[in-house]
Amino acid sequence: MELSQLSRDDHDSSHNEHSSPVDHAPLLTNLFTGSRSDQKKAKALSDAIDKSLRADKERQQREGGIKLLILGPSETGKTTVLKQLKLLYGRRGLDSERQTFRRIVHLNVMKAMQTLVSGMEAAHIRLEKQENEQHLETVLRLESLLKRYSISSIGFTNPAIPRKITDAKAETDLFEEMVPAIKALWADAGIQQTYRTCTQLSIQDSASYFLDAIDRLARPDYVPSDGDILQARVRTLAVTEHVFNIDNVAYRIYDVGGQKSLRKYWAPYFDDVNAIIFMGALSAYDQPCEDEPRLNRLQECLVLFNHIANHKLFAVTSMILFLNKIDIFQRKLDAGSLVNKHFPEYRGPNDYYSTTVFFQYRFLQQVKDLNKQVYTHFTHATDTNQMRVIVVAVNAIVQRLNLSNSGLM
Ligand SMILES: Nc1nc2c(ncn2[C@@H]2O[C@H](COP(=O)(O)OP(=O)(O)OP(=O)(O)O)[C@@H](O)[C@H]2O)c(=O)[nH]1
Ligand SMILES: [Mg+2]
Repeated sequence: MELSQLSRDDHDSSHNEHSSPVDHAPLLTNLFTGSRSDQKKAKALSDAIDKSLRADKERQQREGGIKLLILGPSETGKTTVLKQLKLLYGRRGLDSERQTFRRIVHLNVMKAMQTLVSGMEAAHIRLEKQENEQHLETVLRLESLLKRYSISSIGFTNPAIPRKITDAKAETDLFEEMVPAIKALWADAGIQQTYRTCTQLSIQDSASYFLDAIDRLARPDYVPSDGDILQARVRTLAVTEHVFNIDNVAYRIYDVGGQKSLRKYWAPYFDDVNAIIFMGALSAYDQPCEDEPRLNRLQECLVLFNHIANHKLFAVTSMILFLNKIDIFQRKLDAGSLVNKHFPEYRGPNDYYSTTVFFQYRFLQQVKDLNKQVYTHFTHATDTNQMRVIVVAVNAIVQRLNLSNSGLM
């Protein structure tokens, strides 16, 4: 099986039956050739048939489900939105994934500290406490060790993807061995300075969430909470399909891998798409692209959005834009980071309201068809309460647009 092949995660699925349309044409032809009263009856019947056809079409659409793609660059929060949908609408929430995520959380913590230590050395920042020097060596060993446990190799919804992680005991031992060093280093002012000032480091957004909670994560009986799973980071490699019933509407939702090298696998899913959620991370305005460090991440995201929003196959597809990671974006502004330094064309004040309006405008500017509506939401995808409200709003808009596109409204 190829990477591009669909991995169907059907634990939320319900069976959808498709009804075929009935052919009423011969009946209508006969009736319209009759007398005036026949014509009256024909009109009534025709109206009734139209109504029934509309109902057929509507039911077919409902039962066939709305095909929705979640697209966007890597690390913008696509899989996080999907996890929220599982929590809010899945029958078993995230329960079936808890054990897998225990390992992922441990690997995330080790990777975060290894990145911080390498970043500290590269930036020539010194440790606050000399006794922590011994821990540097321990953590630096992780660079080669973690390659064996590459998180990007996990396709936890796709058994076809080979897992590098095969030895849970070895991972647990490694994590236990690292805990004292990670704890001591995280408490050191040198590492804290690196975390605060080295914004170009590609450190995962959930680093401080997990590092602050290391005692809890290190308990032998640790089971990841929903919050931990939402914060955990696993690169998506294969396209996965998930079926949800959202307020009596069946959705087939596709989550894709956002890395540049994986985007060629998106195209086979572009037919008959009813809606797209395009995700961009606002917090990426000061970050370089992972696979092309000369490029600004948000600029690259705008280019990708341009490609998707103007794609001929999406001419009548409902387009929903999630400008995500507003919590991190806000934190960066509060810390004095200037948008204008990375987007020199921006001349407004550096406050949340003005800068988010600017970025929304930059996205909407990409859409060539002036009649195409793009519905924007500023999102915090790890916040279940915010996502609950947003999913309801998205469902309402997708249904409305879907009915109006099919001529039923
Ligand atoms: N603080 C914060 N973290 C977020 C938010 N949305 C997502 N994250 C975190 O960002 C990281 C990346 O999110 P993913 O959902 O894995 O990103 P993705 O778009 O699926 O990435 P690929 O699979 O590589 O395409 C995870 O650690 C999430 O917990 C957000 O709004 N705020
Ligand atoms: Mg993903």
